[in-house]
Amino acid sequence: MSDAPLQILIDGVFYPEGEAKISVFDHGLLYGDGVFEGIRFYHDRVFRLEQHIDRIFDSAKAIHLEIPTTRAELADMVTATIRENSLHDGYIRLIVTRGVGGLGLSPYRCEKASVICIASTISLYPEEKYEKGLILATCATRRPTHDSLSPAVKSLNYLSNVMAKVEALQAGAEEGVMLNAEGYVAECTGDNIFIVKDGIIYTPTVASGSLYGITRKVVIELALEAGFDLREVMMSRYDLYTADELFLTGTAAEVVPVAEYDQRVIGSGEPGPVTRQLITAFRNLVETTGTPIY
Ligand code: PXG
Repeated sequence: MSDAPLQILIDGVFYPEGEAKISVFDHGLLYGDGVFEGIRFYHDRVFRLEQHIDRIFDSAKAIHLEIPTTRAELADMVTATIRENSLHDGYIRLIVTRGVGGLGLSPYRCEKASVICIASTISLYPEEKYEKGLILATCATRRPTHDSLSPAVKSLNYLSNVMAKVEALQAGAEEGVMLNAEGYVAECTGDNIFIVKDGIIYTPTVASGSLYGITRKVVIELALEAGFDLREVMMSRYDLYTADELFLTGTAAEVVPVAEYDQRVIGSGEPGPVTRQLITAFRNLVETTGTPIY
């Protein structure tokens, strides 16, 4: 990457990063009223772009937010932002805010949603984490219940995840496991969870309170293609403690093994064979598929 300032797309216009600003009356800032996506691109191709576009439209629909573009236009904004910055590998943050309105909760006073696209590089876990595995701890902060804000909405309201991350870091861990209100395992603060037990792969059902993770879906497809038995179930901390293997999936983390959870060593304490196989399959896939940018 060059030292030139990043060019940020806001409502169809590129601004150098120092000048890329939104109003203090945007309800995205005032109320966390908006939705977002984190997207990766590898070797001039955007990974699973269509699924990310679909998910942001679904998140927006769920919160009654009208995205002021078509799906195709939004996808084009993503690739155009990468081109504008001459990037080849990196990370996209796509944001749709409710837009400018008055002080007052009602979204009906916001005339038009704003669309922001940031293309940047990403700071990844060091390769060592993929060799040794992460340390996890259970967080006190629970996932929202389906009768409050749906946990499937990728909204700008990430405070419970932020608090959960703080709790995990304060406990000396690198990531935190978030439970739902009933105490079942939902997901990590920005990743989905999988275990392997007696050769079978399990992941919490989305109804447990997790996001419809795009990496989760890819890994499910890869596991099924490789002939594994994979089950979406309600899962407790016990299931994680006693797993043979435990790994996380997410756009930022990709597929990353876990070595320790709540001071329990997971399996042998080293990334297991199934996790390694899926890391390799995932890396092959991101190198060979995706929406062309140039
Ligand atoms: N759960 C939550 C709560 C997330 O926010 C995932 C699971 C994994 O989903 P995907 O679709 O990425 O496989 C996420 C995704 C960041 C960052 O900046 C966060 C995510 C993705 C990319 C970057 O911390 N969260």
